[in-house]
Amino acid sequence: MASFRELIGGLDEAHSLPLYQQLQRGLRQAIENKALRAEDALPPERELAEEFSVSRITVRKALDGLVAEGLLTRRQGSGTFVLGRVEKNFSKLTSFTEDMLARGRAPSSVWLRKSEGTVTPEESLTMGLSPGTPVYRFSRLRFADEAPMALEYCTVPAFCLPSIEAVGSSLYVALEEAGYRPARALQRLRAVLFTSEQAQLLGAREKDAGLLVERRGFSRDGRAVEFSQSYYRGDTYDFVAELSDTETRA
Ligand code: 16G
Repeated sequence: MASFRELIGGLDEAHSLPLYQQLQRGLRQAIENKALRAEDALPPERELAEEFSVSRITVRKALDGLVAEGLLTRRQGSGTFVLGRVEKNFSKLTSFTEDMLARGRAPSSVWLRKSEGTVTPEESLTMGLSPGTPVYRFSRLRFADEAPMALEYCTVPAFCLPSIEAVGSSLYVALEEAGYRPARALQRLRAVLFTSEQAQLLGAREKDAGLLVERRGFSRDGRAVEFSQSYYRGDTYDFVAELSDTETRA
């Protein structure tokens, strides 16, 4: 691989953009135009600092920015790597936690809200629940390593969980323990433009492209046990599905 200096060009002290932002922009462009590829390792901060004649703090700030953008990841003891886009299988009934662990990434969440109430008319229609049914609502910002990946709003009928506090880091673990993990689901995917609030939470910009996936999950006996809306950053997720012609031929 060419040296990073050759790849990105020098940094300009006289430029109005601070040095760390110039470095961040240069690395971002190298990732976007595939000069740097998924799983490529970056040299240690000390080497980058020497190469660009800047302080380690400048390099650290540039890398921190790219980690927050979801383009790089730091792995304990082994360094900083370029992240590929997350490929999510659209036809598997997995949870966010499982998806991230399967990719060797550490899932975490920040709780935005946990509340109890009764179904709204919209939820009552989508989930087929009678008006007045008690529900729990969970709003979370979901991270992989340090990067925000998704903003998630879930509604679960109260009969599916022993209490609202039963949900720790994974909703599906809590539902499974209670015997109500979805066994079947319907999903709908839609393109959205982030509002300024959503963009801020996800580390994106207002009107950036995102994906909204709605999932209605049903228990084995056909009862609706989940209605969730997940907003994913359009620049970090690919949805893939395997198709076969068996049904159309049958
Ligand atoms: C996924 C599901 C979501 C589910 C969540 C549970 C999609 C599109 N959505 O994000 O419906 O509520 O996982 O994740 O995959 P957890 O068990 O990690 O809380």
